[in-house]
Amino acid sequence: MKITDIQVQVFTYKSKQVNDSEGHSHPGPEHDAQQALLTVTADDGSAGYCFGSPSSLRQPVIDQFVRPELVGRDPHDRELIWQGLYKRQRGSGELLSDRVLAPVEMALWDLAGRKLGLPVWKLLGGYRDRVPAYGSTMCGDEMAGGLATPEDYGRFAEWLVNRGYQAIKLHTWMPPVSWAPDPKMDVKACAAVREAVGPDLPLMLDANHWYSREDAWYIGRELEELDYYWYEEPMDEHSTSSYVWLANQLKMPVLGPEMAQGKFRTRAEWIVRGASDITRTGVMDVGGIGPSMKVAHLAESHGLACEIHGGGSGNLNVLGAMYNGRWYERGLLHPFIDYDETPGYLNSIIDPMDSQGYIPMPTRPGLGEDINFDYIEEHTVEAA
Ligand code: LLH
Ligand code: MG
Repeated sequence: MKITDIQVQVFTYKSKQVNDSEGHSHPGPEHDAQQALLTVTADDGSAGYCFGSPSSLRQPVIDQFVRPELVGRDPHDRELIWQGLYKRQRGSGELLSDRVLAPVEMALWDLAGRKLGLPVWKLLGGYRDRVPAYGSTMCGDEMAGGLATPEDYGRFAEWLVNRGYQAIKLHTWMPPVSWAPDPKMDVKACAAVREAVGPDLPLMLDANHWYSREDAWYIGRELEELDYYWYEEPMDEHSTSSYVWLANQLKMPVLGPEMAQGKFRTRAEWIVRGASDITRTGVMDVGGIGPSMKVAHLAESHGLACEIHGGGSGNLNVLGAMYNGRWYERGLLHPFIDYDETPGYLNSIIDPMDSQGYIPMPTRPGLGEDINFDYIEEHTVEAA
């Protein structure tokens, strides 16, 4: 069996989310947004699919760096293909980013699952058939009744608990919010949420990612008083020493790295140096499902938990096949956004949540996406 083709299809769909100047998503007016579908096909007619960002999944990038590595190869040789793509990254002038590598690798998993009639988490070696979700808020904003004040966070937390979430993570205010960042405001929002949900619900904070050591330490001490469960990315993650320092100051668990480049190798360095207490991976951060499993197993070998960054089919399948991650990150959530609404290009969402706060593992073969191929055909546009 051999790969014959790899194509990107860019299409429009209706979205009520916009990104600010630093890339944080917020509610906005309904507009046409773009999404890309990557398709890998093989000579026996089988195909695998993965969604990605049109700004990363550009056909010229696919043709120059991905096609030569894939076409003619057995699609089941994922490790061989991944290592080949990884080596091509260095000379690609950052065009072959991890955000290209990941969807390509996930499309190969999808192809294998669809061909064998099994969900990817079963192919990886199933561990669980459902996972609890934490509600992960959008970053704070300046919208009346949105996430503009500590009281807004408190009210929204009550709503999230009523919806069934078993844990909540706040993303607080970050630039370009006019007055952000403000460590004291972050602490106030965290206190308002603790007050709203009571003493027992696990709570986490993902703060402004560029605090100084002093500000990060101050917030961490306050979070310990509020009995928060983990503290995520309050400083630039490329300064491993800063995280070693912070983890040594605090009793509470520090989690990371999330955004630091370097895939599983960076996670290994953080573990060896004691830069965090809970490690982190996500399919889009480390180049796919295979490398995420490497991080999970690396952490497990050191007796550490590994929590997964972000939702979506790839991360859900990873959670279905690993032992040492507790939560699915469901979001990002906001009082003005209906997260359960199905976008036009799907027939159903990948992560429906029951009233107890659990997400079932996908049962469809492959990644489990319920793709509306007719919608995508009808809304296909020329890539920009
Ligand atoms: O900065 C943001 O918009 C969020 O932190 C975002 O990256 C989110 O994906 C995250 O960090 N989740 O854990
Ligand atoms: Mg985060």
